[in-house]
Formats: sequence, structure tokens, C-alpha cells
Amino acid sequence: EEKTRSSYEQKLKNAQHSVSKKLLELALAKQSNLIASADVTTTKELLELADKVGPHIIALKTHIDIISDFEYEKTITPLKDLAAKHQFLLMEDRKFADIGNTQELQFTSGVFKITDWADFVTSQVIGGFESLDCFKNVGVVAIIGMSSKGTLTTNEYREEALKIALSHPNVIGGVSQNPVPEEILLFTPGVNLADSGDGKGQQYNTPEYVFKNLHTDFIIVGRGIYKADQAEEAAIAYKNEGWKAYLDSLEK
Ligand code: 5BU
Repeated sequence: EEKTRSSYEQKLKNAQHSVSKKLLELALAKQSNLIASADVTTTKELLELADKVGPHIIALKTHIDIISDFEYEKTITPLKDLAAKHQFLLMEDRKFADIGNTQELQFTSGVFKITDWADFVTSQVIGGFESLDCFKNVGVVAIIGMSSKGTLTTNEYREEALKIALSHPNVIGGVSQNPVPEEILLFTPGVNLADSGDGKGQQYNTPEYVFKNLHTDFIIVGRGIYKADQAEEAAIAYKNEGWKAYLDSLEK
């Protein structure tokens, strides 16, 4: 017997964190559970991608430290404008993995000043519960399990990581390739309709697979969108696949 999942409406009713609420509201308003991963290396590509896929996504995931020509005013200011124009959140996939004091510095200082613009960030939980205290003004998505071949996020690791994620008030969700308790939102990368891997350890599943088997909430798609000939068309395809897979997963 497969357990049924909660709908976005039900999760919205129970959501405590403002960022969880916003994500669920956007999902329902846009009929989308798609997060595009903008793993491009110039400001121009980043802004062009954001403008094209913006209407179809609920969040844009960045690795801001791969932008070669990063300048706060030229990169972040227009990115924030596009986020407001198309109504999506900014998710910085920084994967913090240090002691609290260092994470706080990485979050607030340097050239990226992530605290000033990200709506939510990813963080490892390897530094323990208190290492997440510094992310007071954003939501944290905790890395529970990774999608790559040979990852060390074993069953036992994931269980301990989940204890931190479920008990920390800054945490809104987890990244995982396994189901997580419904109290937190599940974000799943490693989603691609055309490929099963990338030859560098990445392992892909389809939207259908992750909604049916993991009851995920949000799919994260990188190369499936930004490498496509028509990024906007690809975003629409993933959005439609993801939404259909979500609706199907409600019916079990
Ligand atoms: P892809 O091009 O769809 O393979 O990109 C996937 C993105 O998700 C990329 O930015 C990764 O850094 C990110 N990711 C992942 O692929 N797998 C994981 O387990 C985690 C993050 Br955590």
C-alpha cells in the first residue's frame, strides 16, 4: 500500500516559515513545482536565462561563485528585479559546510553578500545544529542526501541529518533522493528527461519517478533547461511534466 502525500494546499496550511509559505503559494499560483538551476558562468547568461524561464519557475537556483564577471550592482540588482517581475524566489546553492562562525561570515561578507539577496540557501548539516543558527533571515534547505554516485550520505547519515533538519527552526526543507517526513519540504535535483547520467557521477531520474517514489515537492533542473536549444520551451516542458507528476502522486 502506497501512502498518499499531502497536497500543496495542505502543506501551506501547516507551514510555519515565511519562505515555505511563499514557495507553496507560488507553486499553486503558477501551477509549477519547478526550480531552474542556473549553472551558467556569466552575468549575461544568468540574466537572460532568468528572464526566459522566470514565468515558469517558482525559484531560480544559483551557484553565484561560478559567475566570472560578478559585480553586485550588475549581477544581483538586475537579478532581483527579474525575480520581482516574474515572481520567483532566489535560492543560493552555497552548501555551507563549516562551523557557525565561518558560515556566518561566508553568508554575510565577501563580494557575494548572500544574506542581502537570497530568499533561501542550501547548507550541509555536517557542522551540527548550531551551525545553522546564523541563517536567521532566510530559509535553509538542508542537504540530507546527494544525487551523485558513491555519495557518503548513507542511511545512517541521512537519519542523523534529518534530526537536525526537523528540529532547527531555520530549516524549511531538505535536498534528498529519498523520502523525508512531511514536516519539511523535499527538493530533488538530479532530474532530467533525456539522460540517465552525465559521465561525472551525476545520476538522473524523471519527474514522474521522483513524485511517485519520493513524494518530492520541488524538482531542480539544470542542464535539462539551460543547455536546451530553447531554454524557455524546455522550462515549460519540465513545468508541465512536474505538475502532472505531482497531480498523479496525489491520487494513489
Ligand atoms: P543538472 O545540470 O540538472 O545535473 O544540475 C543539478 C544541480 O543541482 C547542480 O547545480 C548541482 O550542484 C545541484 N545538486 C545536485 O545535482 N545533486 C545534489 O545532490 C545536490 C545538488 Br545537494
